[in-house]
Amino acid sequence: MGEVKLLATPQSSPCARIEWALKMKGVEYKYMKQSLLNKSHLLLQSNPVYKKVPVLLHNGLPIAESLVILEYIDETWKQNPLLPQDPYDRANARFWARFFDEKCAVGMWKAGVAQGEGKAGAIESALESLALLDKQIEGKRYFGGEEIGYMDIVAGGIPYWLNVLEQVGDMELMTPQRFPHLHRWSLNLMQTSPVKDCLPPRDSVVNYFRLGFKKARSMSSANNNKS
Ligand SMILES: N[C@@H](CCC(=O)N[C@@H](CS)C(=O)NCC(=O)O)C(=O)O
Repeated sequence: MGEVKLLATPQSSPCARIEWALKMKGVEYKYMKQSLLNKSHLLLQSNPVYKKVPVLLHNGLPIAESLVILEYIDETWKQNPLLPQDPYDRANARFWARFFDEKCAVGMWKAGVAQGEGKAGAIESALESLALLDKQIEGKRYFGGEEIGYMDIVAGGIPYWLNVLEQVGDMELMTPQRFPHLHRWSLNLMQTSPVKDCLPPRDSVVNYFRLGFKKARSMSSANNNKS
């Protein structure tokens, strides 16, 4: 198995993905909690390009970016496969994982941060992406079928983090009427190990988003003042 270390922040949903995957595989690891306000030398050295968590260190070798780390974990520890076995299904899972990060997660974040006249449009755009995701889970218990897998881990921030994002961002995106399939999946996932056993305290996520929103809003008003 070798030495496995995870550089992570408990309030980050990309970091939670890696914890869930390691737990599903039964891989023991050392959690090395990182401050994002005062980044450690180890984090900067391990992920010099993006300087972000999560980073997995396997026998001292760093792997960054949560989707890349998930694939590395799946290829290194073969038990309890995360990605589907069929190449077409694997390609599809990768497609939707990228869609989730590039459209859904970015859209939900922007909708939360937006204020004033831009807010309605940002919410609309996030809802469009979530509607596409809702269709993907129709008639299935999990994205991969009967068992929790790669795409459930990737989208696993929805049940917990989205609810906090809605509170802090003063909006409501996820309702059973709008997204019946995603809503049912969210309830299932929150009852499923390792997700249900490995979630940060809600208050800490509220504070994390408040700080993130403050930073994003001040950056956007600084950019507006420049132009
Ligand atoms: N695409 C990256 C995103 C990781 C990410 O956004 N990490 C955030 C915490 S949730 C971070 O480290 N932020 C620090 C910064 O932006 O300086 C992944 O999936 O790993």
